[in-house]
Order: sequence, then C-alpha cells, then structure tokens
Amino acid sequence: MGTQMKLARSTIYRFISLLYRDEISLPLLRKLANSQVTEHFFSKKRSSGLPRMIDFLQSAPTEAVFRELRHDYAELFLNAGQNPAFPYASCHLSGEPLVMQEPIFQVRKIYHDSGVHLNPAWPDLDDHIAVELEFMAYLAAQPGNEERQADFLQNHLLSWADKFCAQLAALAKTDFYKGLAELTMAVLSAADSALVVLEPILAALELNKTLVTLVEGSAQIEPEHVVKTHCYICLGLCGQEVRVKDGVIVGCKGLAGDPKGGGRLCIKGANAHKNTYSAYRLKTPLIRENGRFRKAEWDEALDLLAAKLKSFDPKTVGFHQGNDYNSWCHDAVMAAYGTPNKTTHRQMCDNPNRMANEHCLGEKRPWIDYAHSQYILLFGINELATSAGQRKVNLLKQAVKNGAKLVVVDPRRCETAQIATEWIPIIPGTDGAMAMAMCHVIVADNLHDQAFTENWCYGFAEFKKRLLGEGDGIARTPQWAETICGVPAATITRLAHEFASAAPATAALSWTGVAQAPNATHATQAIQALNALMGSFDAPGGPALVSKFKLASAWADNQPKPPNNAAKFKLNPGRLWSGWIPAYFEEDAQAGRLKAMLCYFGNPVMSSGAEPSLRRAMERLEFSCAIDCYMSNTAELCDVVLPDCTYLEQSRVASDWMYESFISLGEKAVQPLYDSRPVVQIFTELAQRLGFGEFFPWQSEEEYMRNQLRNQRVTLEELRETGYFITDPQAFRKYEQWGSINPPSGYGASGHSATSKYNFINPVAEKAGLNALPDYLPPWEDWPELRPDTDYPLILGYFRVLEHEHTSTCWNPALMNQCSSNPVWINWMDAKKLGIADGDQVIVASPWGEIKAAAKVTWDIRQGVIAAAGGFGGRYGLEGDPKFPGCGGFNTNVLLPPNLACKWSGTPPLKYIKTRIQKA
Ligand SMILES: Nc1nc2c(c(=O)[nH]1)N[C@H]1C(S)=C(S)[C@@H](COP(=O)(O)OP(=O)(O)OC[C@H]3O[C@@H](n4cnc5c(=O)[nH]c(N)nc54)[C@H](O)[C@@H]3O)O[C@H]1N2
Ligand SMILES: Nc1nc2c(c(=O)[nH]1)N[C@H]1C(S)=C(S)[C@@H](COP(=O)(O)OP(=O)(O)OC[C@H]3O[C@@H](n4cnc5c(=O)[nH]c(N)nc54)[C@H](O)[C@@H]3O)O[C@H]1N2
Ligand code: SF4
Ligand SMILES: [Mo]
Repeated sequence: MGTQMKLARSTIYRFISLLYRDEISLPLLRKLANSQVTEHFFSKKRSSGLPRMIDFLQSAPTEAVFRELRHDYAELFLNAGQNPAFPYASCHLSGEPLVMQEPIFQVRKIYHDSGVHLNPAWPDLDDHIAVELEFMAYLAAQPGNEERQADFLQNHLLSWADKFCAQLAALAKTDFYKGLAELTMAVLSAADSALVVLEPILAALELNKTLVTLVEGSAQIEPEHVVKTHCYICLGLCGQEVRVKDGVIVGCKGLAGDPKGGGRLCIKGANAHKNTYSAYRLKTPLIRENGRFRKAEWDEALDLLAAKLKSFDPKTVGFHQGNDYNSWCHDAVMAAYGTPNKTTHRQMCDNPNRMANEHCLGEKRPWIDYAHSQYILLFGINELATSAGQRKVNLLKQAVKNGAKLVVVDPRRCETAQIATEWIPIIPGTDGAMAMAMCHVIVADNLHDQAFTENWCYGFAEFKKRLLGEGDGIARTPQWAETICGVPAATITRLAHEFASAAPATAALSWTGVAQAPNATHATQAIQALNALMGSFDAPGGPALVSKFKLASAWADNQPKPPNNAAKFKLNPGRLWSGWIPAYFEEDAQAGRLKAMLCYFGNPVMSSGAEPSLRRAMERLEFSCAIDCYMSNTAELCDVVLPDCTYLEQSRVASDWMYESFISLGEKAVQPLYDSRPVVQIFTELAQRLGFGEFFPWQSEEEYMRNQLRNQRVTLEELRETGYFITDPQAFRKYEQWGSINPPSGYGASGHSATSKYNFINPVAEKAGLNALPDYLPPWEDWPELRPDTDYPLILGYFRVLEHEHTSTCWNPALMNQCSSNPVWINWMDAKKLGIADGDQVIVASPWGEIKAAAKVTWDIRQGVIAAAGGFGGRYGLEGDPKFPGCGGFNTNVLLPPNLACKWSGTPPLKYIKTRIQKA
C-alpha cells in the first residue's frame, strides 16, 4: 500500500505539473472530460477541485471549451492579460513581479543535490510551479526520498504555493483553472491515503512518465563573470558591466572609462536587468482570435504575418520602428518587402529639432563640451533627468561647481534648473522669441564673431535683416520678445551680453521642451544661431561637431545585398519632412491609405499622438503585428504579437560619439528567456517567408558583428575585453582641418550641411521656397484651435522623470517603486484661485479629452502652465495590474487633438495642449 500511495502522489503531481506547463492539449481534454470522478476522498467541507474542472470540460462542446481554455491560459500564464497569475516562487516570496531572484538559486541547488536540473529545452524558469511539481513527482516516484520530499514541500513549495493558488483561483476566468488552483492546494496538503482514490482516474489518462521540465544529471554551473555592454534603456548607450551568476544577471554597474557613461549609470541603467526579469514579459508568440489572445508557435505566427503582408499592396502597409536596435536588418527586410511607409522615433520625438540642426549644422544633437564651458544656456532640455547616466551630465555638474554659469529656460523648475545659476520660467512655445531677441542684442551691439559669420556661415546678412526688422518691419528686440515669452526685456538683454562675453566657451542647446510645441523648427534655428553668432561650434566649451567612425556593412563583400523594392512615395506630405506621420494614422486608416502595420519596439497608441484617435486607427486596420517584450496599449490591439528579447539577451555593435568617436559593443549577457527571439532572427525568418531569405544569410550574431567590424582597428574579441574602442580622440575646431562643417568620408553625423558651412538659412526650406530663417512662429499659426482661450486657459505639457523611459519601464518593479504615478503639477497661485490643494483629485480637460489625476501644488512651475510626467497610462504591467493598486497614472496624449501634427516636421504638439483644470 505504501508504494502504491507514493506512486499515486507522483502521478498526481505529474498531472498537475502538466496542466501548468502548457495549455491543455485537445486529446487530454477529451480524455479528462470523460473521466468519472466522485468527491468522497476529501472531506465534505473541502473540494479537491477536480470535479469542478471536469464539470467545466463537460459544460460545452469540446472545441469551444478548448478555445476558452487557451485564452485563459494565455491571459493567466503568458502575460496576454492585465492581471496575470505569476507561477514563480520569486514573485510570491518577494511580493514583486520579478523573476530570477534568490529563490532561483535555492531551487537549483535542491535540484542539483537530488541529481536533476532544468531541461534546457523547456523554455521557462526553474522556480515555475510546473517544474517544482515535476520535481516532487520525480522524488515521489523513487524509494527513499521521503525526507527530501517532505523538506522541499514544507520549506519550499508550501512557502509560496498557497499565495499562488489563491491568486490563480481569484484571477482565472474559467472553472477549469479555478479548480486547478483548488486541486493544487488540496493535493499539496492532503495525506497520501486521501490521494489513492485519484490514482485510477489519472492512470486512465495514460500520462507520459518521462521528465519534461527536468532532466537527470547535474548541470554545468556557469562561473560568475562580467559582461561588458552598453545600456539601451533610454538609448543613451552608457557603458555597462553586467554581473552574471550561473546564467542569471545579479547586478549592473557603470563601465569604467567608457566614453559615454564615464563609469556611471542612472537608476534605470542600474535596474536594466529588471526589465529583462519583469514577470510581465511576453513569453511566446500570441495570435488574437475573437478579441482574445492565445498561444501560437513561432512558425504559425510568422507564416501568418508573412501571408498577411503578401496579401497587401506594400504601399498600404506601415512599418513602425520605434527604436533602432540592429535596425540595419529590419530596415533591409521591410525595404525588400517594399513598404515606403517606414516611420521611426523621429516624428514622435524631436523632428523640429532635427529639421533645424540636421540641415543647418549637420547633426541633430551637438552635445556641449561642458568640461570647458563658462556659460551654458539650456532651453527645454533637462540633462539631469534625461541623460542622467551620461558622462556629459557629470561634466555639467562639475562645470557648475567650478563656476560656469548655467541658465535654464523651462516653464518648470526641472532638476537641471535646480542646480542652475538662473531659472527662466518661459511661457511654453515661445522660446523662438527669446532666442531671436538675444540674437538681436548680439548683432545690434556688434558682439558677434565676425570672422566665423563671414567664413563659416551661410546667410548672415539675411539673418541680420530679419533681426533688425528690415523686410517685415518687426525688429526682434527684447521688448518685442517680452510680450510674447514673458521674460523681461532687461533680462534678455543681460543674458545676451553674458552669453557673448563668455565666447567662445559659451553654448546654447535645446531639446524636446522646444521641439514638442508646434512650429519649433525656426525656434531651434534661433537657438543654434546664438552659437553660430559667437563662433562657438567645436570650440572648447561650445557645442561639439559630431563625427562617428562608420562601421562596415553587416553583409560581407561576397554576400548579395537585398533589393530595395519600396516605391518612391510619401504618405503624408509635410513642409520639411514627409513620409508616414503617425499623428495622422486615423485619417490614413479611415481613407484606406493604411491597411496594415508591423510595429517593432514602439508604442504608437500611447506615444504618437492622440491616444483615442490612434486606438481607433489600430482598430480600423485589417491586420497588425507588434514585436515587443511586453503587452502594451498598442500590442493589445494587434492580431499577432511576437516576443522580442531585451537588449541584455541579444548583441550588436554600434558606432557612437561623446566628444570621442568610439565603437560601442552591445553584448548579450544571458540567453534569451522563454521563447523570445533576437530581432535579427525574427526579421531573418520573416524575410525567408517573404522570399528574400538568400539576402539574410547570417547563422549567428557573431557573423554580422564580425562583418561590421571588418574596417576597424579592433576585433570582436578585443571589444569584448574592453566593451568600447575609441577610434578618434576629442578634437576642437575640426572644421578647420576638414575644410567643411561636415565630417570627412568614413565618418558620419546624423545630418548634412548642403553648403558645408553653418546655415542661418535652412537650405531645405530655402529650396522649397519657404520661410528659411530662424524666427518665432506662434504655435497656433497653422492650427488656430491650438490657441489657449478663456475656456481652456492653461497649457499642459509632459516632461520626463529620471526613473522612467517613456512607456518602457512600467514593467520594472524597482523603477515603479521609485516613481509609481504622475500627478499634475500646478502653480500655487493657480491652485489657490481654483480651490485646489496638494493631493486633491482634479479633472483636466481639453477640447479633445478629459482625465482624472492627483494635483501636485508647487511653486516650481510657471503660472498658467500645468505638467505631468510622460510614460504613464499603460493598461498592462504594474499600472494595469490590480494586484499593484498604488501604481498608475494617465497619458497626457489622451488630451491631444486627433490628426494634428506640426506641418513643418510631423511632430504632434505633445507639450502644447490647451486645458482647464478643476477639483474633481
Ligand atoms: N529619464 C528619461 N530619459 C530620457 C527619456 C525618458 O523617457 N526618460 N527619453 C529620451 C528621449 S527619446 C528624449 S527625446 C530625451 C528628451 O529629453 P528632454 O528634452 O530633456 O526631456 P523632457 O523632460 O521631456 O523636456 C525637457 C524640459 O522641457 C520643459 N518644457 C516644456 N515645455 C517647454 C517650452 O515650451 N519651452 C521650454 N524651454 N521648455 C519646456 C519641460 O518642463 C522639461 O523639463 O530624453 C531621453 N532620455
Ligand atoms: N505622452 C507622451 N508622449 C510621448 C512621450 C512621452 O514621454 N509622453 N515621449 C515622446 C518621445 S520623445 C518619444 S521618443 C516617443 C517614444 O515612443 P515609443 O517609441 O513608443 O517609446 P516607448 O514608450 O518607450 O515604447 C516602446 C515600446 O517598446 C516596448 N519595449 C521595451 N523594451 C523593448 C525591447 O527590448 N524590445 C522590443 N521589441 N520592445 C521593447 C515597450 O513595451 C513599448 O511598447 O514618444 C513620444 N510621445
Ligand atoms: S542615461 Fe541611464 S537609461 Fe540612459 S543609457 Fe545611460 S544608464 Fe541607461
Ligand atoms: Mo524622444
């Protein structure tokens, strides 16, 4: 009887493990539905759960039950739903939705001591309940293991299984999984004698007795080591050392000497592995049927994606590429497929900035050589939060400590303004006026660098005329600017004199604070014109000219390059930039201009414009697919969702720049988790199905990386030792040697100056016969409805917080813990008038939407302006999960007007939304 009882226990554990391990198979479902089960082996008060499960299986036709269970499984265990059940010891012991914590090492040791280890072919983790139950089954099947069994049960499995089962019982939609939760707890706590009754039922199922999640023998324990890579959380690429213990990342720190990070990481980089180990990771491909997801195999999902793509005219298919990880590969696949509608980061990000700087200077972001600066003027760029890990920020802080003057122009007293010598709380959208007036003072007082403006600039005479008002009769004086931007004329004049007197160790720079109001291209030109007037480009302490040593092609010389089959066609014509402008997504989908979309590493529904409008656009598409690591507000609307690896599970090389030109290695630290795949593999396999496989030949990540390094003075092996390789040291006034403001051949920057000089006149605008000189254009010039009025008097913008990267970090418990919501900042005076106190619930409304949030009453924001952190408002991850009620916020983009973007650049007015606010 004793042996029989043990075998009964083993069979039952194996059975339960099987049900957690994967979706139930149709044959097993049929057999189980035919089982006869009576409840008498448990007390009347407690059910074993099994009758409930079987009742459910018998409640409807088998096929319907099967489909229902597949959806429930995907939502519960594959993170396709908002409220998943975490089947890991780690999550329940720490209370954090994070896998690969300490319990993983504990179970590994216990398995090891018992002569088994995780089967490398099984795609999930060691402390998954399916593995722990199979381990129990293994122990129960062997004689003499009673003590081990009791020990593992008492000290390990039972320490978390009750929490997990309670969660599962509460979250499951079907009685099958609710019953499974009951069965699990009943079996774990039942006496052997109670279980014997179950044995014949389960024996009739004829379950396979071989181990699946485990294999016998001991695993090779990987020695602890460090992998040198570069952080990709905010794309800032700070050098990173990743400490790996037995295949598990246990910590990240800065890579000493790295030109980008200088040995530091910000809080996001230090917690980057918690993105990888977030319990919300997508695990397998998913296919949506009748509005709910189910698990799919890679072959099925990729076949479907390829077949769908082939069924559309590529001109009606959008490729949304949110980020650029190994983008040379996906670019080539989608060009061979033939869609002209590729969109990247840029239109949602800082395209006005790029339309100015890339055409006028040749580089989108000419970072300032802070180490030598004496005067630093920042417009709408919060370095301390948005480049926090980077070496330049440390140099900025040191420069300020050493006496450099820092002036921060921002309606909000951001972190950078807090260390500044002076904070200028400007009216949003008016930076162009302030910068023009500063230029006016410099030129009118003859303070500019005449040699530089004569020899190295194009269009100074025309610019001067505009500043002085020759032509339109409006001199851009400080008095003129004061009425627009709210900064006193005397302050503008003083700042202009200070800026000029520090030349050439003087620099002005802007970013999205300027670029995310409409009509900001000319404002950005006005800000850069300050540097041009003082000849401070590439001077010690000025904005540096970028030159990155270019990598070789990923294709070897003897490998055929894929064709580019994309039609010469621009979906959305703009003035300086045309292409697919995602802010117009709804109009394009309505008109049938876009019928399908493939979205890689982007969340356009939350990021690209008015969220309700983008949501409607997605719903209108005939087909969509997302390649993501988590279920996002965009992925949830897609027909196919494919699980990408995080950057810590895949590799690349990149050429980068931070004063020095260098090669930066992005090296895989651990094997891909679950059934996720590196992006190059995903697109290579898609290419094969689209008929272009021969052009995507790489057998390994190493192969393309070696190809890309073949023109370099460093090998992949050497790069792995150091993590980076400096190709060119920092140099000043490089343009004198180059004979041009553009870097020489073999080197690249993000743009190009058509005149080889700095252009006061934007050559692209000039060629198109458009207003090409720097200026202030009212934000509402093209869109009168954007102008604040008595109904909607306040301007709302979002800003970034140090702890988060857009919508990509709401899956990260460490970062959510640090910053879990986004209250609306409102000035103390405005709040008083409206009767709003700190912490009050408020309603913020625009003509286009309404949201509810908490108020943060503060002196640190200009009157008439309100603001909240971006990135919040996700329906999944910690924000969407009712298990973490303290996490959650709103997306300011819900309040944006639909189908509206800057006509010059395609960027939506993300930081310029007219609103009103009242107590809820
Ligand atoms: N922590 C973190 N870092 C990031 C990112 C992230 O999401 N999180 N994202 C990365 C990306 S993609 C980008 S593009 C950069 C952007 O980097 P930044 O441009 O520095 O980012 P923001 O905080 O959005 O905007 C900067 C400041 O502009 C102010 N501002 C708003 N309106 C105006 C205005 O009209 N005029 C002026 N002068 N200022 C205004 C805001 O109050 C804010 O403090 O950050 C990058 N780094
Ligand atoms: N309200 C508001 N709107 C904004 C902004 C804002 O902060 N607030 N920022 C603006 C700016 S400057 C920009 S640049 C854009 C950014 O907009 P997006 O490019 O959409 O950036 P994220 O929000 O970071 O979303 C990226 C998506 O990638 C997924 N993801 C994260 N890691 C990985 C990975 O390793 N692989 C893959 N395949 N997917 C991954 C995330 O789950 C998310 O769905 O948004 C713009 N719009
Ligand atoms: S600034 Fe932070 S998140 Fe961005 S790359 Fe550097 S360490 Fe990573
Ligand atoms: Mo951005």
